[in-house]
Amino acid sequence: MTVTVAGPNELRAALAEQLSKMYASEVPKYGHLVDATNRVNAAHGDDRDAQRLGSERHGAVRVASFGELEQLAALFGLFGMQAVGYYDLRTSATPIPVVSTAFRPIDAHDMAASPFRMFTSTLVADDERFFSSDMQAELADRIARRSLIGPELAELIANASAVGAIDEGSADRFVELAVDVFRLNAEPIDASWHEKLDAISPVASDIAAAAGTHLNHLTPRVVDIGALHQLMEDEGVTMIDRIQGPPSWDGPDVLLQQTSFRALDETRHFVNADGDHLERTVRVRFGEVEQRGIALTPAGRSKVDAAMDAVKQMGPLSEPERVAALRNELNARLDASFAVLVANGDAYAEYRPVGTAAEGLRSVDELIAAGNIALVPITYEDFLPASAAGIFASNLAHDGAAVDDVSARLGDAERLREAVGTLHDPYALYEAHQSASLVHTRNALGVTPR
Ligand code: OOG
Ligand code: NI
Repeated sequence: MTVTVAGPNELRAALAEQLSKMYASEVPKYGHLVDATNRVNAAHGDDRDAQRLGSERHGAVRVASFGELEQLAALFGLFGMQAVGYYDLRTSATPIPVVSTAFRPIDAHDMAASPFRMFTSTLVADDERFFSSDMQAELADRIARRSLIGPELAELIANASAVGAIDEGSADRFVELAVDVFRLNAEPIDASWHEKLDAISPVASDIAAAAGTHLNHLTPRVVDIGALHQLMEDEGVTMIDRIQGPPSWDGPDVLLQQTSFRALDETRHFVNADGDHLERTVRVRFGEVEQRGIALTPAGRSKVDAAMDAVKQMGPLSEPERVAALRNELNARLDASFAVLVANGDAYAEYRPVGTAAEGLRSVDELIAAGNIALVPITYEDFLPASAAGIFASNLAHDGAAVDDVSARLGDAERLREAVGTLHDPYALYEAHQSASLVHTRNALGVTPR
């Protein structure tokens, strides 16, 4: 008997679509954001990534332990999503007790087939800078009692992991059960436990007071984030006051810009020590939107980081002043031409062959000059720690307790790596994309390197 298998790209596309439907019903304003995004994108129909934009999303979820992260890694693996990058959000201006990674396709063709990723944060429940030893013990005990993956999904994952794929007959059910993992849990929340955690960190209470995880946000990609921000404000939605990340400057957009509408009040069911059921509002879920630019090398990235740092050193600035200062700093540090950025080793490019190379042309520079190699930008597919921290912080109902030591704990990177199996370095992925395209281009042009 042959079993037809459902490919990871199709499964991931189905997951993204179903999650989007679910989230629109849970958070109606998300529907408004997607609609406004589509209107802005339609006005830029000829954008180079236009075909990707309609379905492109990233989601964000938060889990309570490295064990739960391991469960999600197994689940996402079957959707063709692997862990890329490590972000320690405890080192930010408003320290958040989590470390994060993003599950995403690591191959450009797969990303193009279904551009969906999940920013996934893990509570570091034994970080003594946030949690007293009593709290650590209670967290460990409560977290050990929950499981994100029910028996039916666990069996599907186990079977599929053994053969390396989901059989087509189980695919619909598999996606349905995967979506349920991220559905808001209806179980009443222990009110006093929630209060205790909330006093330390509203992110900790969101994660560890509930019986399971839930989608925190789902983010569409827009071509003009400034226009989107304005459109949403014009339509009566309060946005956070800042667009995170490097703004547009004289050169091509770099890395990632993000903004969001503020977290909304949502009713949740609680139960107190006497067993009384109560309704309370929480404010944790928001709508985010992003604009993606080109991927930069470590050298290019450090220039952008230096520009951002320089502006931070300038002290308090109004928002327009801050953006103008950032533009100046970027213009001063980076060349505005994409080709020069690539030649300088600041940006990655995909090389593509054009026509037939004339006799004698050998070097890449000669072939580019002769028009036999075209340089196509590689999109930045990852996240930025400062923006992620800014997005977390600007949507908290309050900051939580003050924490003074905010240095990274290096052992936690190792624990995250163990939980996800393989943790990919984003730069290595862009580098591999670039060099494979160069090899392909040389072969296609029939040129051997000189
Ligand atoms: C994640 C916040 C960071 C991003 O896109 O950088 C983030 C969260 O709130 O769980 O979503
Ligand atoms: Ni996000």
